[in-house]
Amino acid sequence: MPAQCFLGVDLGAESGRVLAGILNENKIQLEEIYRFSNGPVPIAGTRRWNVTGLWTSILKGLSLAAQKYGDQIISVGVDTWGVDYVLLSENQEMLGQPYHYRDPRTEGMLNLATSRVPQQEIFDATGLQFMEINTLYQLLAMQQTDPELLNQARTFLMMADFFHWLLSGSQVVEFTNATTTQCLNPLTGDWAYDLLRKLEIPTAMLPKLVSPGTKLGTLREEVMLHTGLSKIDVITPATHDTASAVAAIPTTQTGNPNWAYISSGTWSLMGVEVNSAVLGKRAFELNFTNEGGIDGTYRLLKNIMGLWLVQECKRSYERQGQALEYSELAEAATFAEPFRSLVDPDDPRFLSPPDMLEAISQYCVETSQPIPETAGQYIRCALESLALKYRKVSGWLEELTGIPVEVIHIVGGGTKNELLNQFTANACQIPVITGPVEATGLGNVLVQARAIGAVSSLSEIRKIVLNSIETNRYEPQEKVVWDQAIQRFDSLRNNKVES
Ligand code: ADP
Ligand code: LRH
Repeated sequence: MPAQCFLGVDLGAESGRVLAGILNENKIQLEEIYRFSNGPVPIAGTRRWNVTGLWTSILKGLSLAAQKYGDQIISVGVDTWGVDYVLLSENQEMLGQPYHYRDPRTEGMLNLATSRVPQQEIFDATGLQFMEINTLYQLLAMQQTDPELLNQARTFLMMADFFHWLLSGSQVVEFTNATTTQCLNPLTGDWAYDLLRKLEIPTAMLPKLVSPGTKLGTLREEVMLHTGLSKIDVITPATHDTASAVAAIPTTQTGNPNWAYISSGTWSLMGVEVNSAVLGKRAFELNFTNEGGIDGTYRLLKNIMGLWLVQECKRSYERQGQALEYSELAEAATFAEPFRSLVDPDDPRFLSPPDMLEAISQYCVETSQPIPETAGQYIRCALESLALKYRKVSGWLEELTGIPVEVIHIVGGGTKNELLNQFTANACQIPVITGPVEATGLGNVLVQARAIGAVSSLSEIRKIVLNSIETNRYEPQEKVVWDQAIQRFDSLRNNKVES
C-alpha cells in the first residue's frame, strides 16, 4: 500500500503544531509542517483563548500540508489540553471570548460546589480529581458572573470539538476530553446529568458524545477553498492531548499495568492505564483522577504541576532581560548544589503566580529553607521537587492498583530534560524509558489511521511507535540520598496526601 498521510493539529500550552503523519507499512514518520505560538491572552485582567488567531494559523498549516502532500492526505484531527470550552448560541454565535483555565475566576468554586453537593458524591458521579481548573468549576464561575451568557448557550463544545466544528460543521463532544470536565459519569459513559442538575448547570447544551476515532464528516467547502485540501475526512483523534500521548507509549505491554507513564510537558500527568475507572474511597482521599482513553481504557492518574514551573522561571528571567533557553536552564541546574531547597510543586500558589521565582522564594522563606540565588538553583529546586512528587505518586499508584510499577515511560517535550529523566529514575528507584517527544502528535494521527482501518488496535499503534522512534533508558542511581530527600519532602508537605 502506498504511504498514507494523516494531519494532526496539536495545540499545546506554548505552541500549536500542524503535523503530518506518514504511515508506511508498520512505521510512522511525523513531520512538523507548521508551528505557531499559543498561550493565554491577557484581556482586561482575564486570561482567554485566541481562537480566531489559532484558526488562522491552523488554516495556514493545512495549506502548507496540502502543498506538500496533496492527494496522499486522508484525514485531519485536532487535539489539545482538557477542561476548556466554547459556548455557542442558537445562531451559532460564540458566547464571550473563551477563557483559559489559568484564569483566576474559578477560585472558590470548589467550595461553592461542595456546599451544594457533598464532595464524595461529586467524586462518585465523575471519578475526577478535584482541581478548580475543571470545566465544572469554570461553568459554576460563569453561572455566578455571566449567567446571561450561560443561559443563552445552546451548544457546549470542548476546544478541539470547536475546531472540528470549524473544519467539518459537526457538533459533538469527543469522549476523552469530556472526561476531563468533571461533568461526565465514567460508569454510564454519559454526562453526569443528576449532578449537573443539582448544581443548576444547564444540560440541554451538552451535545452527543463520540468515541476517539469517529469520522465526523468531510471538510467544509470554505476550508477546502482556503487551504487547497481536497474533500478529506475530519476524524476525531483522542482529542485530549494526554489521551493521545498515552496511546503512543512505545510498549508491547498493553493490558499489563506494570508500567506507569508520565506525559511530561507543561503538566506532568503521571498514572497507569486501567480497564475501568478506580472510584474507591482511597482514590478519593488521594485525589486521583480517571480520564478516558481509547478502547474503553482509563487513565488513573494525577496532575503534577510539571515543567510549568520551569517555563514560568524562564519567563521571569526574560522579564528581567535575561533570555535563557531550556537547555541552558537544565545545564545550569546540573551544576547546582543538590537538594538545597525543595518545594511542593502542587502548592496552589504555583498555578498562576505573577512571578514564579518570587513564588518559589516565598515558599522557601515560609519553610525555613535557603532562597535560591541562581537560575541553576531555582531550576534544580523545581526538578528535584518534581521527581520527589513522582515518587509519591508512583507509590500511591501501586497502592491503588496493587501492582508494582516496574518501568516508567516518560513521553512529551519534557523528555528533552535529561536531568529530570535521571532524577525521576533516582527518586522512584525504577528504570525510566523516554520517548517519543511528540507522543501526542503520534497518538493523534495513529488513532485516525486506525479509524480508517489502516491500523488494527491500540497495541498495534504502540508497536508502530516502538518501531519508528528511538528511546533512551535511565537506570536508578543514588538511592540513599534520594531516600533521605523524600523524608525532607514529606515533612515539607506535612504528610498532606490530598494534593
Ligand atoms: P505542552 O504540554 O505544552 O505540549 P511540550 O510537550 O511541548 O509541552 O513540552 C514543553 C516543555 O519541554 C518545556 O516547558 C520545557 O521545559 C521542555 N523542553 C523543551 N525543550 C527542552 C530542552 N531542549 N531542554 C530541556 N527541556 C526542554
Ligand atoms: C495537559 C492537560 C491535562 C489537563 C490540563 C488542563 O496538557 O490536558 O491533562 O488536566 O492540560
